[in-house]
Amino acid sequence: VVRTPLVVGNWKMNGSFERNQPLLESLLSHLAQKRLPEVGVCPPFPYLAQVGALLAETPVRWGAQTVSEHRGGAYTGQVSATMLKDLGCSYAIVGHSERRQYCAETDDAVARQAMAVLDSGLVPIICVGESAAEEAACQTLAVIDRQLAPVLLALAGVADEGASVVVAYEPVWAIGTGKTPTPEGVQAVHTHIRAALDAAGLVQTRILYGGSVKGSNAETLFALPDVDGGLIGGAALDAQDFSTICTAA
Ligand code: G2H
Repeated sequence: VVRTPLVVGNWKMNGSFERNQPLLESLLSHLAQKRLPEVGVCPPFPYLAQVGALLAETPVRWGAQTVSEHRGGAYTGQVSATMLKDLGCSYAIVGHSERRQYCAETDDAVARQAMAVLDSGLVPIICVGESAAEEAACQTLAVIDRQLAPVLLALAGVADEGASVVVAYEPVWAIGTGKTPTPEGVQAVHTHIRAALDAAGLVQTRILYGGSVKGSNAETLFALPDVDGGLIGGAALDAQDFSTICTAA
């Protein structure tokens, strides 16, 4: 099975009209003439139109950091997957640990978001991962199984869409902390997720690693057999570092 490597930058709540343009222009110049994997960036909602205009006609795609599970109607403040499609998005991240933690998103809600994204023809990037306490209690695989269960159930009827779904493993204790698991630790979790996806017929689904990926560790992480790319936070705000990560995938 051939899976195209994917590197996605998650800008989190960073950026401004003034800063986005030079960041993307610098990124595009760093990426020019390079052999690239699939690359995307996910800015905050207010910048999707600007980023889309700057990246149109380039190999770099764009997406959102979250999405409503609802299709439309009386949901003040929410943004639907079809609106993201209108904005030219290719992806929507769902279930990032910061959403689970600060916005009380549940495993079931994340699965519904993923299906709303898929129904609109976009690719959901579904984040899973254990907290520091869960890791210390050796609960990592159990937590990931619990987080993935409603997603796999919802996807049961659409396994042929496996290529249109991405899973990102992000150990919460590695996010923005500069700590990364050992390569063996990452591979063990990815192997576990790979087996669960394959058993569900989702052989084309890519599994990204996220959590303190930098230009200096990307190559080692991406060389692991069940790592199909990365979801990049802090380092995605630095054009040179992000381009190094992209070319490592
Ligand atoms: C994990 C990651 C991006 P960082 O949240 O999703 O962030 O690379 O800053 O750890």
